[in-house]
Amino acid sequence: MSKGLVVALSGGVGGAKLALGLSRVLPAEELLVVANTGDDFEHLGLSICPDIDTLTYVLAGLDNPVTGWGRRDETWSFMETIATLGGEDWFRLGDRDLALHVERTRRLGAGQTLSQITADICQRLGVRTRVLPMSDNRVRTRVRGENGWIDFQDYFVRQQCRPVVQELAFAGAADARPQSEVIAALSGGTVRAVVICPSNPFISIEPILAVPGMRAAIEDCNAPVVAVSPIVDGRAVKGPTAKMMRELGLTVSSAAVAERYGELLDGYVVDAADSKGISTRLHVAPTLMTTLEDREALARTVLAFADSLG
Ligand code: FO1
Repeated sequence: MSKGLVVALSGGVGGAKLALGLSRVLPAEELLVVANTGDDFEHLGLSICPDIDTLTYVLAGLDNPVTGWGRRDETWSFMETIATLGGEDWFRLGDRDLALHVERTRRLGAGQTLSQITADICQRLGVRTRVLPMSDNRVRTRVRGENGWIDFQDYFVRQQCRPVVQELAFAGAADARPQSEVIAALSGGTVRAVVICPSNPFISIEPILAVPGMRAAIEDCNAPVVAVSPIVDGRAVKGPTAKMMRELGLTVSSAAVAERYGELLDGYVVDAADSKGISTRLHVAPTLMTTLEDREALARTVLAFADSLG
């Protein structure tokens, strides 16, 4: 018998590891992954959705194990050629990956929603887990650095996270509608747990929570909300989380991340070295996911912990 639906909120690389673990320990119909789309942008005339694509490739077993984003067994003829022509080559689109952006852009132009396109691409790539964008409306993360506001990928990739972050904003969020199937799932009375994956809280999870109605639907779904800390032993596993926390005046700790999520959390999974100063109900477990077994083990741990809270 089904134990109910697990709704996982995820960004790209870090979150996708736990999403993969969850997909391997749950029947496909018992998992719904809500992807951040604040990192999305238009580049070279194409609609790029990095977190949706990372999730899709990871769940399809097509991800690039070296970069964490893009496809495995990639070739780079397009990038090499565009560089030769003096075009923009700061954001690296591999030849295989490029086909997805071209096709998504075509379908968006033809009037399909991002949700429809994502569902179809997932199906074609053999992903049985449901992956949905947080919204079909445009939301764009913006970063205020020392020289003013810039687009997220400009900050993250072009400037390699060098600007000192003073403020973040999610342009369009206030007018966005939450993805309707996500809201229907959350309000359907069958949610077993909401899992906040170990993604960057500021740029991966907060954009999802910034979509009007999303936070309330999670709070009202009557299921335990459990986050996995993206901090292991006082350090961010990957990406600019630690740098960003320092620049925003926070200490780099799992406790500070828990405080950021505040009342939303019913439970929090942290590594042994990070459990100090946290008032949320804790479960201490190894959270570093190196192998596939680590991903599955953490997924099982998170679910068992959530069930114990429910
Ligand atoms: N990240 C980089 O650091 N450099 C890149 O050139 C790059 C290209 C890229 C292409 C497609 C895609 O789906 C993701 C890509 N990413 C790249 C990753 C991405 O920008 C970030 O990891 C996320 O936006 C942060 O979650």
